[in-house]
Amino acid sequence: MLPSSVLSLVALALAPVVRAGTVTYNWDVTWVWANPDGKFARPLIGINNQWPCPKIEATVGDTVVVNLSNKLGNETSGLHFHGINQINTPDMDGPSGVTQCPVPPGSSITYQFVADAPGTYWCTSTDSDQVDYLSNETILTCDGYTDHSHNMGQYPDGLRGPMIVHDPNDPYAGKYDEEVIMTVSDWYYSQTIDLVRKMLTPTNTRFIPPFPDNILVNEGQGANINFVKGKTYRIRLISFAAFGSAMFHFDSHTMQVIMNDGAYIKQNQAYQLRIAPAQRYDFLISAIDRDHGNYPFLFSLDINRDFSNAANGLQWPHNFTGYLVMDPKENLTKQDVVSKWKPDDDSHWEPYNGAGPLGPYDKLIKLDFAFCMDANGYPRSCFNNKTYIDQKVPALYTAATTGQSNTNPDVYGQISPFIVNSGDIVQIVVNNLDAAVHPFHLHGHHFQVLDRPRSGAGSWSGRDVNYADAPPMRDTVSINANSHAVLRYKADNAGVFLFHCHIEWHVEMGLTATIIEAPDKLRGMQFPSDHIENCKLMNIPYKGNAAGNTVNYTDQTGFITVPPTTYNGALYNPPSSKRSRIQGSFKGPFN
Ligand SMILES: *[C@@H]1O[C@H](CO)[C@@H](O)[C@H](O)[C@H]1NC(C)=O
Ligand SMILES: *[C@@H]1O[C@H](CO)[C@@H](O)[C@H](O)[C@H]1NC(C)=O
Ligand SMILES: *[C@@H]1O[C@H](CO)[C@@H](O)[C@H](O)[C@H]1NC(C)=O
Ligand SMILES: *[C@@H]1O[C@H](CO)[C@@H](O)[C@H](O)[C@H]1NC(C)=O
Ligand SMILES: *[C@@H]1O[C@H](CO)[C@@H](O)[C@H](O)[C@H]1NC(C)=O
Ligand SMILES: *[C@@H]1O[C@H](CO)[C@@H](O)[C@H](O)[C@H]1NC(C)=O
Ligand SMILES: *[C@@H]1O[C@H](CO)[C@@H](O)[C@H](O)[C@H]1NC(C)=O
Ligand SMILES: [Cu+2]
Repeated sequence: MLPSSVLSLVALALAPVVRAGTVTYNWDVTWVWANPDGKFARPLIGINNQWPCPKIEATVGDTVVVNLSNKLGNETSGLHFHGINQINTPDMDGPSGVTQCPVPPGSSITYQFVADAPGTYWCTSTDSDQVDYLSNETILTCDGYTDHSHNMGQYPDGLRGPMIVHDPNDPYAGKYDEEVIMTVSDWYYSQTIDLVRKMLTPTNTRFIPPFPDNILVNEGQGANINFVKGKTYRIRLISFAAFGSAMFHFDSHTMQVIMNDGAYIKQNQAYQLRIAPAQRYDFLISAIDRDHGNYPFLFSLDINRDFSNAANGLQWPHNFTGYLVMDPKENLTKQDVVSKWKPDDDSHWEPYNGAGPLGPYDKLIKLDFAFCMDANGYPRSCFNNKTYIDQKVPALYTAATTGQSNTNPDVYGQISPFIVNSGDIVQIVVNNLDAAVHPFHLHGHHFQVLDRPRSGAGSWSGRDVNYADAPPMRDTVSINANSHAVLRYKADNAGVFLFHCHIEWHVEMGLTATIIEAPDKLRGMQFPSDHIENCKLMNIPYKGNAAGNTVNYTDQTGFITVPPTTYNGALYNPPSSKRSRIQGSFKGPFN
């Protein structure tokens, strides 16, 4: 405890910092030549001619402004701020075709939102005290989303970066000395568009996704952490992966997990963890120092279908060994060998200020997920036998411009639309009919994970089972093979939010549902002129139903009902009148 005089001085000194401000980033999206693993150089999408991309840092309450200028020349772009719930700013969420039009080369878009605590909006339905059982401080990823005809991620091509929202009221303040950001990702030598084109062919009858060429930690191959005896480190770990999860551990150091997906939890000890694409973990590790050694830590890319631990090595195709460096004079040769990965359960941790299960639910969204073939025999993935097909008008713009009809799912086209009313307790049940684990992510909310049973548990029975007194909260949950999950949240954030598998390749196959939340509050919503300007530049209608019909909203003429057989991803195909806008800035290697 500090003496009170010191405390007040500290408070005075901090006062201007704590007051909410604005942090502004002016970012040009550019092609960059880089060789992240030291083995293969390729063009990557970076920011301001740099890769890795810079981080965003803000303090709770700050307004974040990102002015994104697309200087790619040949691809459209856009950004999604993963984990930011975009309360009151649903038009800043980023996915093209959902909350905006793609940004063509030569154009820009400004995102502006408050870095509010993702959790402060969550309270139990009976609690009027607004108990914060989530954090004010969170780690988010900033995914690149783009493309007008597919909701195509550019993050596997490099457009991703950490986003840290600092918390002046961190309940774990004082329990650690230093912070370290770590990222982990699978890595592909080929570009996303080429990979997806190879995947989406009728001969791919087994729905095989592209397999990664390597693993990256901190976007490279040299993530050592300087460890000082007696100090405790807060590691903020983010997965940027497109496909593979990663098992990890820190040799003999146990992790004290304090946060998952930007939600504080009661401190929990873990020895091994598995991080799925898009998940985040904050944990403390302390420098134990028995022999002044340098301790190896291991990240093992997990492309098992179902924790199979197969011995043939194929399931753990890429490993990364880094070091906790206590003695820089000592060499870094020790290896960290794990004979069997047994990660801690990632969906059982009690929130820091845990609240009881929400409920009973008002709205049930039941999603049977299976792979499926479309009418042309192309491999897709389906919710309830329907694959997601991008329509012409972004769904949020349809919700804003179709009046009373915006509560009719038929105006949105085949985007697996679900209407939920303001204030509803929403229960999402996913029945995973596939024999592999898939990580599912919701935009706009953290959800309670009421049930997430073991592999092989089969589909949901339709009944409540015994839920935890304070169910875990996340925004990305791994759903086991041939099993299911029961998720709940309160619809207190008007907007159009995606629920999707966070394996990028499955998104490309159509594994996305669209939640139209509180449509009555979206009617007549106005959008910033720079957002609309991008629609005009792209010749995309921004009013009316999915096909842009502004006279008869239930007239489905022009709806896209079969996915296109040619895949162009974010490739920019300018209308001929707009061709002069292309301003490619990329020069090949060494020029
Ligand atoms: C964003 O950046 C572009 C290109 O640099 C510029 O033309 C535009 O005025 C900027 N917008 C804002 C809101 O600063
Ligand atoms: C989050 O921040 C708000 C406002 O600064 C504060 O009242 C609240 O106690 C904080 N919550 C946590 C969990 O730190
Ligand atoms: C480096 O490590 C190896 C294996 O642990 C050990 O045999 C060797 O003596 C070390 N070299 C130095 C210079 O410390
Ligand atoms: C990666 O590490 C795991 C665990 O130690 C091991 O089972 C696997 O064989 C390794 N993979 C490769 C390619 O070395
Ligand atoms: C999906 O199709 C299968 C057979 O093709 C059928 O058995 C199943 O009931 C359908 N599911 C839904 C949710 O329509
Ligand atoms: C609107 O279109 C639907 C579907 O084509 C049609 O059934 C309906 O009669 C149309 N309504 C009007 C007022 O034209
Ligand atoms: C766009 O240009 C970059 C840099 O030359 C290239 O690597 C990439 O493949 C191009 N994208 C498309 C879709 O052609
Ligand atoms: Cu996301």
